[in-house]
Amino acid sequence: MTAWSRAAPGLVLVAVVVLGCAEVSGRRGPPPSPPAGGAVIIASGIAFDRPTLEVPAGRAFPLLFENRDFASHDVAIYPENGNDALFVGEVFSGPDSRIYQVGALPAGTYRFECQVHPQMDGKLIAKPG
Ligand SMILES: [Cu+2]
Repeated sequence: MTAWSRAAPGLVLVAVVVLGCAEVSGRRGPPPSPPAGGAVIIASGIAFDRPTLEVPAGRAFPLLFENRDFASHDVAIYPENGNDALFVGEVFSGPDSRIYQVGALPAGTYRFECQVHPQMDGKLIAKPG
């Protein structure tokens, strides 16, 4: 048995560990395309990637939420000046993503927020058309 063949299993293990860590260190790159008729939002670094999220008014729509953090996040939707949630998305840790099915919102301005991190918030605008 050569020194190489004795070392190889160890090297393979190191490679698997290194690649595994790289994979769970969070996704990068451009945002995914929004689902047809819907919207997309990303959480990264305990922050949403945009201060304002536009969605269609008057009909249910899909909201693709990509969590690029290890931390758990979700997206919940509230009236602009109220705390009774109109929609609450599943909380999950990343990197992972979900497509939330959000019920119809009348045209107007709302607030979106992560339930785990209330400092993660923004303005949601439901636009007709
Ligand atoms: Cu969060």
